[in-house]
Amino acid sequence: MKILIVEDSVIYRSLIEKYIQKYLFFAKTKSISTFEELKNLKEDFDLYLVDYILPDANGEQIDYLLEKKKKVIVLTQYEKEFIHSKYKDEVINYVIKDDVYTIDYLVKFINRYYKNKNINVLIAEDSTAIRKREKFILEQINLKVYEANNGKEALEILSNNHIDLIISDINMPYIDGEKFLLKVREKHSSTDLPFIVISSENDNEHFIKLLKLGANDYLKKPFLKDELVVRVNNILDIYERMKTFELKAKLDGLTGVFNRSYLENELDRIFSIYSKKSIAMLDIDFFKKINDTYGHQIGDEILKHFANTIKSHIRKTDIIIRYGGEEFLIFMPNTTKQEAYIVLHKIKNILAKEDVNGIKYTFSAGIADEGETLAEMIKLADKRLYKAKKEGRNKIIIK
Ligand code: GH3
Ligand code: MG
Ligand code: MG
Ligand code: MG
Repeated sequence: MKILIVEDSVIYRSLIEKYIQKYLFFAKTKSISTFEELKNLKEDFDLYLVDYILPDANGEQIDYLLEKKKKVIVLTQYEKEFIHSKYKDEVINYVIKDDVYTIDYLVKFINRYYKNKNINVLIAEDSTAIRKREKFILEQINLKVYEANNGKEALEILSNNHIDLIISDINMPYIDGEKFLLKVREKHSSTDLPFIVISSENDNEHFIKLLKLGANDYLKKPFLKDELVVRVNNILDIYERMKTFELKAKLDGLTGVFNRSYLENELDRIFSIYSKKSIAMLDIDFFKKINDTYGHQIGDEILKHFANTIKSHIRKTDIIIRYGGEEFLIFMPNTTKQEAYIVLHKIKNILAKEDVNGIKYTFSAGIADEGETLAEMIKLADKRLYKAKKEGRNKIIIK
């Protein structure tokens, strides 16, 4: 993301540059200090951070950029003057230059803006004017917007598209906001799909009821642009943290592949979706001896190497789980055990050519594609793994 900073205060400018460099890995900045330089620029930027008062302009630079449909965030010391200016709604946001905390806010806002490009919001609102205003504000902060006239249309859009956030009116024809919320909550929890209610209703009790039914937040009409922006961005931040947290809880800390709790909580459900599938159980040979000879740290390195080697040779749709200490399970949808054998055999050959700090290791495996349940299939694969061990290790057994 290319960001242009138009700011004549050298101190403030270098502060912003430093913060952006430190916290926004995706950003590249360029800085200038006058309107004249801005007019002479040939380059295009994704975002413009523009001082309200420049040595050679008092807002004309903003008109100039908005006319060219540029995305502008204003930096200003003159809070009151700016808030009452015509620019307030047309620029994406504004930041008051009074202390470093506002730079902190600016950087967080840009970070959110950058992430928002992958986030889909669904607006359910029967008033065209209000819906257009909400859409305008949400698109300004880089969100992708879907529009529905009522709860019924909204449910249709929801079933055909990936939606990350819902903003809904209460009073709407066909299916109203409350019924719509209840329908949404049948399938998606409040941490899974946040829901903001916006209504001109003045009945606080009703808002509270909706919060209890699973709405995440509410806003009363008429609302200010900044009110909507701040609430939406806050909810998206929380939602994102929850997602990361949930994902981390499913992953094994050492190898980064799924952990046992993922197997117990989710693989069962995925398992039944496919009619054809295989399970492979892999176990490193003589791992205890490796630990005893070279130490646990080297053992850990080998575990990581093993997990990474598997990961880079299975398909995107295959799922790898750390089943136990040095035992891994691979779930392969749409795969027969003969096909799974080919994949594991390739991994076996690759490992034969590689080493970790000069140490070579092998694995044994059992594969099954028979069995009605996940537990049955695992049991069969495990039996074959045991057989592979008994027959001398470094073997893959499918019968
Ligand atoms: P086999 O060929 O029959 O599989 O023998 P093995 O030595 O590989 O199997 P065994 O089950 O006897 O030993 C597994 C060892 O794995 C014992 C345990 O200390 C070690 N281990 C389990 N988890 C970890 C880990 O996270 N890091 C390291 N370094 N070692 C681990
Ligand atoms: Mg309405
Ligand atoms: Mg072992
Ligand atoms: Mg073992």
